[in-house]
Amino acid sequence: MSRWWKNAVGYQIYPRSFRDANHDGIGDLQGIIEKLPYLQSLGVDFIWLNPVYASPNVDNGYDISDYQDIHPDFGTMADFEELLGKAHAAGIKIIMDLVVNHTSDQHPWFLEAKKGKDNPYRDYYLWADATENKLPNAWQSFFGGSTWTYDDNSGQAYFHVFAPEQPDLNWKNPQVREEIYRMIRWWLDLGIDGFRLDAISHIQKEPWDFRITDNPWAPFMNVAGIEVYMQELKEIFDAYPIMTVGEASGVSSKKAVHWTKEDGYLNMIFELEHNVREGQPGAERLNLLGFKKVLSRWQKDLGANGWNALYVENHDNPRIASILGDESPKSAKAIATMYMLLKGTPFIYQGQEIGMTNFAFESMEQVDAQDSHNLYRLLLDKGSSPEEALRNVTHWTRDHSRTPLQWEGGMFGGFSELLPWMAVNANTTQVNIFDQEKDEQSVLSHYKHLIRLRKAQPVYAEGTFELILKNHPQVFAYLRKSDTKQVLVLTNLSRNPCQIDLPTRIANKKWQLLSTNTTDVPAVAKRLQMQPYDAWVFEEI
Ligand code: ISL
Ligand code: CA
Repeated sequence: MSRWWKNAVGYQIYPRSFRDANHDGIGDLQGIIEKLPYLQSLGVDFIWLNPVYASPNVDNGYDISDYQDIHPDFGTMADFEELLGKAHAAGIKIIMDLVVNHTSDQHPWFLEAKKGKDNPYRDYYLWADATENKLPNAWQSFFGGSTWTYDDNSGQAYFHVFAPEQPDLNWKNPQVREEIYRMIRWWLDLGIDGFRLDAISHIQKEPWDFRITDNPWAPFMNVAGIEVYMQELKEIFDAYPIMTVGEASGVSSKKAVHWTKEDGYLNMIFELEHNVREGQPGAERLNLLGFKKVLSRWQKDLGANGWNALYVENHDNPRIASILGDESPKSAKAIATMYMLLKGTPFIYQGQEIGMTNFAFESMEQVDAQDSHNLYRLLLDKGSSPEEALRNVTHWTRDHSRTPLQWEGGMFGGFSELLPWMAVNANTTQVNIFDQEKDEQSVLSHYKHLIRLRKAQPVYAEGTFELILKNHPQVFAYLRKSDTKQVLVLTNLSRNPCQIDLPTRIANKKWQLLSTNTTDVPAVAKRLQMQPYDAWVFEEI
């Protein structure tokens, strides 16, 4: 089967914040249709859409109440089919979010299950005896608070790794799997091009030992036995020419080969380890050495047999230009250079391609994310002042990435004509697509250039990866090598100048410049000076 995604570049769309075509303040499917030419000009091959299904929106669509319907905020099934057709006509594939670790508590299955212990849907979810004051155990959910919510009606509690409104499905129940598999085939038969599998490493919970408390997440983190379910999923996926990418926290880089090799469960997975922070709470940045160690370990461990999904931003994290860059276009370009040429399939998160920055939150009212609100309450309970709690929570909230995409300058950034569902960043005049499209030196132009570069030479998809200057605290540098080509990537990802000493075997070769974000680039030599956020790519001649 064709492995088209190896040479592809993806673009992640957070539909609520991408483009509001009908001006009700919420992004929608028609907005995506309208902007397909933009995505085409950027040069991406596929879009990953965050959930657009029917949902009460407790977790912005990650709480699904009907897997086979579109949320009215986004449009209708007809809009979706129009999008699919027009995207395909534009040469862009569409992959959908598949959220099957849990449903919404408003999903008909859960509404039935709640009716009582003998309801036929009861066993679709995970229940345990409890009282109002004594939950089955002390496991903590990812969003804060217990993993258990007490149900008065039955004297039992149900389990959820995320919010109480997101009850976990019981994958052990063959009927649950049947229903999910039927739904998956329904979407694939419609002609979509793949799935991003949400929180997939949490679906297996057996042996479900309530006494495990030392590592509180171990009982639902890539637990042995998950292979059975992953294999069943794989067999469905294999019948279609699609791509699959799993969000698989808890799957180590060593184990990830097994997941992503040629006949593995999925084509690739997102690691969730690279956000190594440093600094004081409320003022952290990425620790470059930590970040580099994680990324390069994944490059090395997945090696020739596994496959990486590359990303530095998504809808759950702050903007990379703010936490690793210094918010300058130059720094955004340097970060792009560093990760777009690694081995794997790069994903660009909307707004990243223009260097969008974090939002300066001034009150909790501007914050939407549930986990941030939970953390805020927790900090207040622990004695933080409201100001301190606000700073600590908003510093790294996922909401930074969810402000509307900045299409042009002005109050609503060309996203909508009506007040958007989430505040627009104040810097639309400095950072927007309209201006950057006309500027050859813009971050956007640099992304276009890197995408073209990547696609022009098989070395980026196929070549080996070798980290150099491994312990340099400011520089991320590596070699990509195939039988016929060798590429050297040098990036100073820090706010300070530095000096590097290249190994003689590299310095002695003849190199020519392929890409830069500065005007004066020295010839490759044993010792080089780098200014803050200099990023150079050379090829051997
Ligand atoms: O495992 C985790 C904690 O170590 C989490 O990272 C978890 O895998 C991740 O947060 C899941 O995120 C995804 O599912 C959530 C949703 O809120 C996120 O937006 C989504 O990316 C629940 O569906
Ligand atoms: Ca709208």
